[in-house]
Amino acid sequence: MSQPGQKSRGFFSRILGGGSGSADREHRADQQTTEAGPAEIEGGQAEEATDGRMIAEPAQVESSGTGAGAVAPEDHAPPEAEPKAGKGGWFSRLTAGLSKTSSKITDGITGIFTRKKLDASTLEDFEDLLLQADLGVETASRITDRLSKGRFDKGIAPADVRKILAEEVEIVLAPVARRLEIDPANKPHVILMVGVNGTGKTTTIGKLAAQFAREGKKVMVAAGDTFRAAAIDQLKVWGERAGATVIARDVGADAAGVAFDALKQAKAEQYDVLLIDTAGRLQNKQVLMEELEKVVRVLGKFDSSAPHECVLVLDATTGQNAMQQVDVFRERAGVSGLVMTKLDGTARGGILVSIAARHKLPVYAIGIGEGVDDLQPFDAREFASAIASGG
Ligand SMILES: Nc1nc2c(ncn2[C@@H]2O[C@H](COP(=O)(O)OP(=O)(O)OP(=O)(O)O)[C@@H](O)[C@H]2O)c(=O)[nH]1
Ligand SMILES: [Mg+2]
Repeated sequence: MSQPGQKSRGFFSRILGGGSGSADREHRADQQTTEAGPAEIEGGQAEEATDGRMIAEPAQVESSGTGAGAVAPEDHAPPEAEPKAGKGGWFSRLTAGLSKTSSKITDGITGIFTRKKLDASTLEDFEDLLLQADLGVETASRITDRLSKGRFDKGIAPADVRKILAEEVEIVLAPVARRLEIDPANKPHVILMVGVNGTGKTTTIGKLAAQFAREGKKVMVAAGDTFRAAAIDQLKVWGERAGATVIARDVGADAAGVAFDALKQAKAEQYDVLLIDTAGRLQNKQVLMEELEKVVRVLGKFDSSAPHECVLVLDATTGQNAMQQVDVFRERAGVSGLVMTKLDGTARGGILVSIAARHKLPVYAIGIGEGVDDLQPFDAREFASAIASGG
């Protein structure tokens, strides 16, 4: 099992601003886990409930609350495998993570442009290729327009096409690549994680908690997904492994109440960061979106500046549906930034470019795997080069 303190300081630390290891240890010494009641472990197949949440069919039952012995449901457990941080730098991991998208694009470019002159038909094929990778109509046509200028009826090397692609993608992404800043004036800086079922909210909280704790920050995570016992347990495993304090209540508890209690305690104990998990909810389910609004309202009542961030977690494999999720969550929960996960699982990673072009919301991080170090800060140039690199 990986230990947060043992890993090398990664790119994330540099992006988010480092802290000292000794401060980290001091903070962790203060931290305790708040025990919840007995937790029933669920696992197995998920099914969509009529109210828009996913229900896991109980597969294993038996566990009592938190601690090292707590068993996480298999499909959601933090992976035990060593994170790949040591194997090459983060850029090679990013390139590997994005290889499904990049190899599709670059293989396509090679096929379209090798030994061919640039004409209407090659441009059309190229535009189709970009659309298949979900780069979006606007960006795809801008790239093809630029490509065609002064080159019509001439040959163009695939490497030059890739270079133009990288430059144009970077132009779209640069304005949205932002740091997830923790304002030290906020004690705690409250980050609410929202999104539809299974996008990676809990996992992302676990990864962020580990990153923040490594930087010496005093971190609390709150299990605001009170819908499933397995969800509470999953957060406990991630939180404890990260060295964060975990606030959890019983299944069925009011999510806004959990968020409120956590904020109260985090304020009293001067935490640096409070990460609040929420239940996955489909964006078209009215009641659940109202419940989320309540969480936001209740936090704001206690501290008018909270939540300081409402981060929408998007699953890259859901393609165009992710675009619609941004529309709705923005309106209902005041989304302030995005994290896109599972870019390693799709050849349509260009969806991030489409969303950036349309919504212009900050993108704080991207997920390229299940391990604790597989969440990377979002860097426009690196992402663009990785996409155009061919994997
Ligand atoms: N390959 C890959 N898998 C990921 C990534 N991020 C999360 N996952 C996996 O996606 C699955 C769902 O992640 P969760 O964090 O449980 O998602 P969630 O949004 O909290 O889900 P609900 O609470 O059910 O709404 C887990 O198996 C994670 O390991 C990623 O970047 N890449
Ligand atoms: Mg979850």
